[in-house]
Amino acid sequence: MSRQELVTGLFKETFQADPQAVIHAPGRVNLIGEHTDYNGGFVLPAAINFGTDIACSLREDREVHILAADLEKEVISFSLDDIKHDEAHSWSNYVRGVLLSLMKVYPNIKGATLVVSGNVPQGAGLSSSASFEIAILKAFSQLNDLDLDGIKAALMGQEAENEFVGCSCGIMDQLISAMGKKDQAMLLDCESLEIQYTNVPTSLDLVIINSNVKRGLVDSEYNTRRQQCENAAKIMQVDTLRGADLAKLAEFKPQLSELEYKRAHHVITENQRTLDMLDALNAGEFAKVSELMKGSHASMRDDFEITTSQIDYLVEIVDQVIGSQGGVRMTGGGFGGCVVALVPKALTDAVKATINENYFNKTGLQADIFICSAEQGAFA
Ligand code: GAF
Repeated sequence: MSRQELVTGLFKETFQADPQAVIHAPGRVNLIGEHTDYNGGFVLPAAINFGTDIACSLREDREVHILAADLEKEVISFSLDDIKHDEAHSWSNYVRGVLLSLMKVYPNIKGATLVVSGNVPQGAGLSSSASFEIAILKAFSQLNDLDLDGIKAALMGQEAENEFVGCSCGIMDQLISAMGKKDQAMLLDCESLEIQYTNVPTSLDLVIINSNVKRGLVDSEYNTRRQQCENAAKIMQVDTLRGADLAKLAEFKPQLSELEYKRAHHVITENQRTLDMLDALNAGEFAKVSELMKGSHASMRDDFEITTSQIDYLVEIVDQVIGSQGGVRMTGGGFGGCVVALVPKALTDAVKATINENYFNKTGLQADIFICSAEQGAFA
């Protein structure tokens, strides 16, 4: 049974009616450009074939009735006129937060009845929450016949996370969930929000490996990194680190703390690697792709300090198999989560074998390996 059939069936069972619409929004994998989005920099993610599905119908009143089928049996209800935090059902704060943002632009929307289910591995750095936010926005937009576009929806999702949920994330995850394209990765300029698409090479498999390292202290470490970047930008007298280059960094080195210097060094070099990656993919230069992804991983490990020993090991053993024919690096916010690899199709079985033979023995953890595809965003 497909997930769309699953949410449709549950909707009928729970609300004794057919849903008016079934909505899908994807999760994402980031090929390169990590912790650059909130610094006004560049990112290169792709939407993936894991996501959130919602069966839904419009209501005539201002009530929201929602069942999160993967999490509980109870339908949660609230009014659009009285949106408050719900600590007991913290997942529902994503819904409440995006609806508050949506109503700043469309105050008179009607409520809805919804059943939600998703298959993005939670806490794995593949944007399960952004795909949930974008799916909710798409559902309310479609049911209320709003003229909401993907960029506005992404900004609303980010605002909800920043102001209602309490995570100071950037714009990447929501924007790729909204605007991803089938078989393509998306270069996003996070300052201007300009987009360029590039094909994911057909000769390479897009492989995601979940390290299953439990991500601890993610939000606090994430917010600390963001603060360190903002401090560095302030000291260098630029609005964001996008406005700094290596020459400026060298000039201000004496005024920066060691950590501020390292964080800024990561962001400045990662922006360049991300632009170079777009060129390398467009030109089919896989040795360059390999070098850039390797450089990105080392920078996240040494300068930004967001990898773990298990993730470093995974990257090392995959790299030994694919060499300069593809690339591998940690993806997402860090402190656990997933590794992304672009693997020549002929080597995918060897990559799987090396992980299965070595990773558990070394770390005591079982990795999950997904051969993924790049997919269409909810508003694209
Ligand atoms: C998380 C955030 F939500 C993104 O905005 C981005 O900063 C990413 O970490 C790191 O690149 O997914």
